[in-house]
Amino acid sequence: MATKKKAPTPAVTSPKPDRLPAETHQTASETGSHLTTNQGLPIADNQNSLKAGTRGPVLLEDFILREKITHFDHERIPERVVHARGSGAHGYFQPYESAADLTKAGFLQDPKKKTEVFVRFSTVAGGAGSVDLPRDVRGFSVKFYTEEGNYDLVGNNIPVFFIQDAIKFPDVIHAVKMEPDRGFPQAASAHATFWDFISLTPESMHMIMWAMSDRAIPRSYRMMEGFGVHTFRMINAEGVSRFVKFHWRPVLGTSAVVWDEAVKISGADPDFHRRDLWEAIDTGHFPEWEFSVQVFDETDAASFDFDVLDPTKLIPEEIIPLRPLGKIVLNRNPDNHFAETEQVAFCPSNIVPGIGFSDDPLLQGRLFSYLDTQLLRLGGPNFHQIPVNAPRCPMRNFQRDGLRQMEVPKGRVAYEPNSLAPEAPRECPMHGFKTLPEEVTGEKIRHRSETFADHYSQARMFFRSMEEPEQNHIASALAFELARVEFKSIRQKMLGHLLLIDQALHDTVADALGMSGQAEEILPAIPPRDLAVSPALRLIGKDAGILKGRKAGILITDGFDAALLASVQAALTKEKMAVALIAPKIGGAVGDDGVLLEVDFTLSGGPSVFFDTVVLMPSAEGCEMLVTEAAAVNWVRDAFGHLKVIGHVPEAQPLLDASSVEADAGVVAIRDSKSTATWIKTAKGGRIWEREPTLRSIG
Ligand code: HDE
Repeated sequence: MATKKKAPTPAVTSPKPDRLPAETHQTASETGSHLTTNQGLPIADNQNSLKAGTRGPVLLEDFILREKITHFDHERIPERVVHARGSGAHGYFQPYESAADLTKAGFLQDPKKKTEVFVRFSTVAGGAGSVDLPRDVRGFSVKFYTEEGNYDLVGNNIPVFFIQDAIKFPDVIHAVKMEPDRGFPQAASAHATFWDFISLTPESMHMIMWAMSDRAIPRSYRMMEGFGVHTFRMINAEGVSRFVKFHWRPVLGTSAVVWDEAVKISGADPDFHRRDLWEAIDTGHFPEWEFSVQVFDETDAASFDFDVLDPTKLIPEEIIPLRPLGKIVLNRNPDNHFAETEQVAFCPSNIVPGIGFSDDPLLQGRLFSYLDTQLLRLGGPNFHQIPVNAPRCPMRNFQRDGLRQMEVPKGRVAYEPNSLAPEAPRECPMHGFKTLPEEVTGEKIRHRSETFADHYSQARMFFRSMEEPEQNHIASALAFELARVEFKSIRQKMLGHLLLIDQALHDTVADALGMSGQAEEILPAIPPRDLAVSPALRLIGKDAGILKGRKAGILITDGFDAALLASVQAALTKEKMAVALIAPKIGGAVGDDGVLLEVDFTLSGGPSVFFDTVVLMPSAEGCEMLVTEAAAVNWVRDAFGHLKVIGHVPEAQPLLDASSVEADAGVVAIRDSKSTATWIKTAKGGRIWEREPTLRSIG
């Protein structure tokens, strides 16, 4: 084989080979701000490393290159072992009125006083780079920077949990995370190890009903409820203690997407929730939640047919109603995702006087775990000095040194009691935190209380409280997830559990799996009872009936009716709804008035899954082109399949036909302002649930 001759090295002819083209490259003389190393040394050249000759090897001497690359190599810290993917925002909490009868917590006394908060929403199972819309529980963590220290309420969007004892947490998390040999699936519970663990853990059944419900695929972080999950205490100035359960209620209503939408959104925009939160705050539409408590005392607790220390149980609002205490408003995006959202360290043990823990064994374990994890994640005991974690009130003690000490404590006294530093801080029996004195007796024992043994009654209550479409979605989710489990024995066991929860649910799932009559018999520790249903648990009906905070997508083509579009946009803006324009080309579309209108998305870049409701406003010619375009047909078909209200001009009829859209109450013709108003009224009603059985079967 002939060998090619090596080409001679070309001579460098450019007079300035080390410079970027002048037109794309600014220097400090133009911007007035010079780049430096971490030591403050001004940098002359940020484009080229130090080399022996322009084409020669890079020199070890290049301390600027080494500093930059070394810092880059160390940019990541260990991601959270759970809840790794999150989105945060700053805001404030403000009480509606004094809650002094209930608690002495300073931030709950004065309706005029705002307390700064930082909130982080998260998924649980996926890594930091995973998608926003898997089927999963969502974290809802709030750090209140109160004048009495930081108070962290580290909750979820589901009011119960998978397990009753902290010792099981590593197991449930290992089961749901990527399987250790193969490293998949990422951010998904639909796999063998998760269902293997669950099928052997009856206490999970109530949580499983929630996790398979639409709660696990929220429409937006802004439209998600939050729960403290455990029973906590509130203690007033007289020392009277009551039990509480914490709730967050979104002002925009609670809302979910449908599963097929979640799947498509995950591909089209993995950052769907993060973007949604960011954009809402960025455009001044500040999300808001009402903070409430269910208050009950020992006598109430004794009257419940479950143990209030059991985190797999909830107290129906029909039994203990919510008492609103105040609101949080998120009004500022982080300046830096890493510095704030990644480094924020929540610890359920961060508490203030007036709030206390209960003996819930899951909570007790959490009181240890979070501080421990932050030590690893944030590299030492001084993480409270990171700005997002630092208390806003004075922080004084004699703790010293340690990795990443950022402060310079003064003086020779670092102990207490002392006589050498009379100005130094001292304990404060008057205002200091005091644990509620409680009598504790009992054997040292590893044993679950018998009062925790009813694993099915509340699971049944939750399922039976749902509206029919919600029940169907739970059945569908179970059928989907279990069909992804390759071990028949696990599916059979799960069918056995479902049989104990609800016969009809079992029958539907067994039928969808093609496994009727194959349920493994499971003997419950306590036979499930029929509890009163709790309509407050439903999602349908909780979506506020408003369009505020939601998003409409309007599809246009060249020749669209410019006047009608303007009036539709004005009507939606009046409803405080965000509007996006979609056209076949990102350059825009020219209206019948000859004016080019810029648009936000193309059909593939802005699929209809991004929007709560859609309007089809093509011209007749534009529609002729759209019917031949798969992206357009899918756009409309998906909007219909996802049960959305569709507004359309008469010219769009061929596109509706091509997309197999059957006229129903949710398909509304728009010709003028009157019919626009009808469409808006229909859209306020939310999804067209009656459409669903005509489109999808369970499975
Ligand atoms: Fe967590 N959990 N958890 N958890 N959890 C963490 O702490 C843990 C539990 C929750 O936005 C970790 O800082 C144990 C219940 C949220 O930064 C870790 C147990 C609830 C977040 C940890 C539980 C939660 C976490 C991982 C069983 C709802 C995200 C990183 C005893 C009430 C916080 C970190 C954020 C994070 C441990 C159970 C909510 C490992 C041991 C129940 C929202 O410490």
